[in-house]
Amino acid sequence: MADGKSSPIRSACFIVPTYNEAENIVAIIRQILGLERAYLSVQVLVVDDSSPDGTANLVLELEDERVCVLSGKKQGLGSAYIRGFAHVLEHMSVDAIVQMDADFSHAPTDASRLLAQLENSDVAIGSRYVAGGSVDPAWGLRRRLISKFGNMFARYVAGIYRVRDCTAGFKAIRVEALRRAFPLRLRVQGYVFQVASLHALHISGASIAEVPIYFADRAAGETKLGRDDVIEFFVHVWWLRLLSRKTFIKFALTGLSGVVVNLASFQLLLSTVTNPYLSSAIAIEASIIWNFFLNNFWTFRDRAISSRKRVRGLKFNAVSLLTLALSFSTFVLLRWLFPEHPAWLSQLISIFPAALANYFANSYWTFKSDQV
Ligand SMILES: Nc1nc2c(ncn2[C@@H]2O[C@H](COP(=O)(O)OP(=O)(O)O)[C@@H](O)[C@H]2O)c(=O)[nH]1
Ligand SMILES: [Mg+2]
Repeated sequence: MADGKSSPIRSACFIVPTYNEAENIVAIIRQILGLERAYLSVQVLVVDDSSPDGTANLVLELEDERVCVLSGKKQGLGSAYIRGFAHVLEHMSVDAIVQMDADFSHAPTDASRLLAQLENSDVAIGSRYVAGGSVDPAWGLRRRLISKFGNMFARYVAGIYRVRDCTAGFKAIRVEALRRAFPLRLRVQGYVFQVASLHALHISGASIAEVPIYFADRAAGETKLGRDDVIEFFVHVWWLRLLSRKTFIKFALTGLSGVVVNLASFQLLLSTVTNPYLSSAIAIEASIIWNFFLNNFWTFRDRAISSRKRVRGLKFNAVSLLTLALSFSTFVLLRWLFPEHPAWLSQLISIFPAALANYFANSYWTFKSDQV
């Protein structure tokens, strides 16, 4: 968890996307509901894309109040998950969600281990590629290579280096972490959703852990992974790369503009207020406020507002106070040491140690992440 707090998971909604899973859906729902315990309530949300084989009807025939179906037209796995997430965030009150396939590749009993892991992290990935994890021996060399390559490509191009299984479809996520990462401006249709949503959780500061699982070959039916999914995958992962860079460039530009605001207001104040110390303090404060608003409404505007964000706001303010104190004392020290130098030079130099402290305090405390 981003701030080290951990509240127990007492309720979970399993989101199961389906397209033509009539042979599996009832059995998988029964096994999921079998995970219910006195301390854990379980619900199932099936997101079906109007499967021609009548998957949705089979779910409705169960007539179980813990199970519901979201029906839509066929748009792909990613669109289905985005609909499912939105439904949970808007209409349900649960502590966690579990993403799971309907075809028994993901064993429902493993979900308990993923949920248990949420006591210590925001996201738990059912991972095939950490020690103890594996895939069905029936997988041929070609399938193994494709999976490994796709995964490596996602890890290194999208920049989620520490996660071994970036394309995993079996995950438990704390709802508060999901809320912080969404509403994402995710424009994905297909399987790349797994990488895109992980990337969004990662950049929103969620802590991510991997739990080893055995990934079985599907029990019945056939894979829905299509050519469009593969093309979208390779294009979108590059887009994710650009997105991270875009945020970084915006962050740097914000910092630079803060320097300009600082110096411009300092010069302006110096000519009106004349007291260089008062001018320095006000100019530093003006640039802190400027940076805060630009970062909020421009650099990180894609990030959702949550109560955790308010805690971050407080931390951000505390860090800003430290920045103000450091910058101002540097200014005072420089004026004392070098009174013959122009005041604006002292003001400019005073920005640097403060900016450094600000960067470290913000990245290791305010926006601390367990990831890369
Ligand atoms: N709603 C929905 N579910 C899908 C779609 N494509 C795949 N799924 C479901 O996503 C899960 C994983 O799909 P699968 O074909 O098993 O992928 P594979 O394991 O990578 O071969 C299964 O439960 C599928 O029924 C889709 O377009 N819409
Ligand atoms: Mg499958």
